[in-house]
Amino acid sequence: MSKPDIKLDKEYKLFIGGEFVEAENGETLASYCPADGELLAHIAQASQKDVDKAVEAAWEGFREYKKTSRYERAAILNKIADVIDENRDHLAMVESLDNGKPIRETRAVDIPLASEHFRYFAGAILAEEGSANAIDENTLSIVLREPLGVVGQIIPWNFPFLMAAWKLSPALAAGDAVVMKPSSTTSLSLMELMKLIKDIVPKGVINIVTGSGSKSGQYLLDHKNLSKLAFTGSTEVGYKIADAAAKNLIPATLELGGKSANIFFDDCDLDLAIDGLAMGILFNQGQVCCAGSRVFVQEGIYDEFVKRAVEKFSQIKVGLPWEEDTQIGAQVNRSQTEKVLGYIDLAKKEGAQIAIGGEKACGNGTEKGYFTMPTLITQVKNDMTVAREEIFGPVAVVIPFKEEADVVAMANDSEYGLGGAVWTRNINRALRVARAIETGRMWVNTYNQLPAGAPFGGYKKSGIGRENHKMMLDAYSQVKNIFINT
Ligand code: TAP
Repeated sequence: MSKPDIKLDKEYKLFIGGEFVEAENGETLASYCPADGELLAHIAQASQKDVDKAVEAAWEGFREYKKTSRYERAAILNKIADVIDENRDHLAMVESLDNGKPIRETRAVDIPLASEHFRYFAGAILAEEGSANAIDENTLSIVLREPLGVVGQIIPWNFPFLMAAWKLSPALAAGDAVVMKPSSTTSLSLMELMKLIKDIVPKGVINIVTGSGSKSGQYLLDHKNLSKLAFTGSTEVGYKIADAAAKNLIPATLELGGKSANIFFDDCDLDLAIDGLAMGILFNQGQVCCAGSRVFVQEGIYDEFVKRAVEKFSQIKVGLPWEEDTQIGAQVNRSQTEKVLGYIDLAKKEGAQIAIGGEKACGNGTEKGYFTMPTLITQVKNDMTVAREEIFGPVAVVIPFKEEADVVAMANDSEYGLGGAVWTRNINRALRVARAIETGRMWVNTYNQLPAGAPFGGYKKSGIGRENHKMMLDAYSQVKNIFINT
């Protein structure tokens, strides 16, 4: 299939105070398709002044928006969800071209899950209940939640559209205004969404400042007049966010990296398990914060598991993102691909073996882009670099284990704690292991489902806070207690 000719702007402006505006100094950055290197569009590079303007516009927007009833806010969220659903195919293709994700994933996962999040938080805000207590015969204590004000939100490139939805939906539901900075690598789907919802969202409630992390991002996180920071991205940048929040004495929620354990016991259903291995590490080219990248396999099934995993990986179609049968698309850019291949080289140097993959993909039209073969690395020890650091590619390392206690200890021997799974037919073991692993999310006999309504976030260095759940409304609001002497 030839590359679809979809309608994109040549240049995307900033979105401030309900209008698309040029960056004050006219600076732009180019956005390329990682599957063939073609220029897709330019995005504006927000300056310090632009970020200041966006924060001001957000405060102005907030002053009106905080007066809206929760019914009005729920209606806005539901309208955004409707617009996303109506434009699903277009948004999915923009995301696939800009990020390299296969169209079957963007159409079935990224875009519909985004609208699901807006609908979920529309429902959640309507279901919120306040509380009042009689302290004594004459005194009532009323507990109210009020919005925080203006939130600075910074999101990554691996799920550009979905991460925007994860951040915008609770903030808007709670009554806050936002200034959001998407990744400069993948800003197009969000800018396309802003074109579609410009007249649905009250002026100033959503402001988008595109541009690089080191400039636009840094200006935003250092801004003195924000009420909160919300960040998804690497643990490295997470430290900077926490620092900036501490300096300005504001709260920060952080969704960071991971090195999740995918644990397979001898008694698991092997067919299901091999699918779960692939789902855990190949989804989104492995560029998933909770990817099942450390694969622990019990000794009794180890040889058979590796043999079947190699068979499975050899059948995966790596190809152009816009083709319907592509299962693995392009990595997001050259530096990410080089990083992944660098880790594979390091694994070899550290004494591990490449059971399959380990190189750039070629064939199926992938020559011009950044494609990596699905890769399985065996003979890995838990203290090797490839078992400790986040690779963020379609690369799983396999580590054998003997006993339940051994695998729990190895799985927990990590600075991260974001996702993970256990595969077994023994329900007691499944629950024991799920409870013993130090992580924010454990799947049992499945992997990588991320529906709205299920709290998601990290233990340890994987973050602070939980997204996707109504508890996020607390993180986007503050408590007012009114005491009445009746
Ligand atoms: P980062 O390099 O941390 O970038 C994330 C965002 O921060 C981007 O918008 C980036 O902008 C911006 N940024 C970079 N430096 C900044 C600075 N000094 N000040 C302010 N903003 C700055 O992460 P990434 O490479 O995009 O994403 C991959 C990482 O995110 C992985 O570690 C992954 O595990 C993690 N992640 C976690 C989750 C959850 S839910 N825990 C979900 C997705 C991804 P530019 O891109 O324009 O430089």
